[in-house]
Amino acid sequence: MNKLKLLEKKIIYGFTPDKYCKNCDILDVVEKQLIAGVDIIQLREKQRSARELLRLAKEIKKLTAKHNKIFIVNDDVLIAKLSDADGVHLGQDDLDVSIAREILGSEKIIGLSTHNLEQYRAGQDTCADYTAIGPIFATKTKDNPDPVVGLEKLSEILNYKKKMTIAIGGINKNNIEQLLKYDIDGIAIVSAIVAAPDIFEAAQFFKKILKSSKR
Ligand code: TZP
Ligand code: MG
Repeated sequence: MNKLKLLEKKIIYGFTPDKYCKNCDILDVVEKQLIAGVDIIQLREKQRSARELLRLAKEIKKLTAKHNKIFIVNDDVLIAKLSDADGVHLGQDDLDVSIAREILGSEKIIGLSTHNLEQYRAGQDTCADYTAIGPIFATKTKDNPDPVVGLEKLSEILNYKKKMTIAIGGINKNNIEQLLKYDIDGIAIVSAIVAAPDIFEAAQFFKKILKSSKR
């Protein structure tokens, strides 16, 4: 059984700071989120070399293990394998989830990004452990983002849900309450946490809202 199954009902999924890191200490940004109660950290650093990514991945793995939290590597199955991460998150153009499963084995977590109804439906019948759906709202974090899904479409998409589903994209303090009315299992947030003036306070804010969410 992988670690995802042990999590509370609605989870909060955080990230490394990527382009929001202006001379910051990445491990400090990660640890603040872990202390605030973020359940999963994804290593998502689009500009770094494989060598740097592996070094960072090994450090983040130690930190997440210390806090008993989950560590996921974005895009790269090899870095996930070599750092003994808890899993990998794959996009529509990355290696197929079945190949990642062959490489990582049954105990590791595999996540799949989906951006519309068609991709989401197809994702439900793969061996991924969870699917992400988004961008739900407009985002400045991703280069060339797919069209915004929006809440109306999200509601239709969730009719096809078979797996744990994480909402992503443009989630912030102003729209979180509205989003939590839908049948999602968690929220993934980059900029509203890592670019906030106080990272710990921002992560804690979202964690508290999730805990008090009725749905
Ligand atoms: N996939 C869909 S939207 C997105 C990713 C990685 C970026 C989310 O970042 P933010 O800052 O929470 O909008
Ligand atoms: Mg990707």
